[in-house]
Amino acid sequence: MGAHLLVVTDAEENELINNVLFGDEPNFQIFTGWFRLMEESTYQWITGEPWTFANWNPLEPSRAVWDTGESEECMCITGQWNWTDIPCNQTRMFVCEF
Ligand SMILES: [Ca+2]
Repeated sequence: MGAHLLVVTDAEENELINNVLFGDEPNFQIFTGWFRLMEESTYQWITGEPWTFANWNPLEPSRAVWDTGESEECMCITGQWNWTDIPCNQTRMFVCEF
C-alpha cells in the first residue's frame, strides 16, 4: 500500500498537521517517522527524504535517558506545536501517510 509514518518536510505541512490534529487536544502527542541513526547521531526520516525542515521545542532534541534506561531516539509532534524526542517504546498515537 505504500503507507509510512508521518514525515514532515516543510512548514506548510507542519501547520496542516497541527491544525487538523491538535485543535482541541493541546496535550496530544503523535509519533512521526523520525528516528536517530545510532552510529552517526544524525536524524533521518523513515522514507529517506532529505532533512529540510525542523520545528523542535527550543530545548529539544534533548536525547535524554529516562529512568527506565531508554534513550530518546524517536520524535513526537506535540500539542504545543513543536517537536520533542522521546523513547521509541512509548505508547502514542501515530499518523500514516500515503
Ligand atoms: Ca526530548
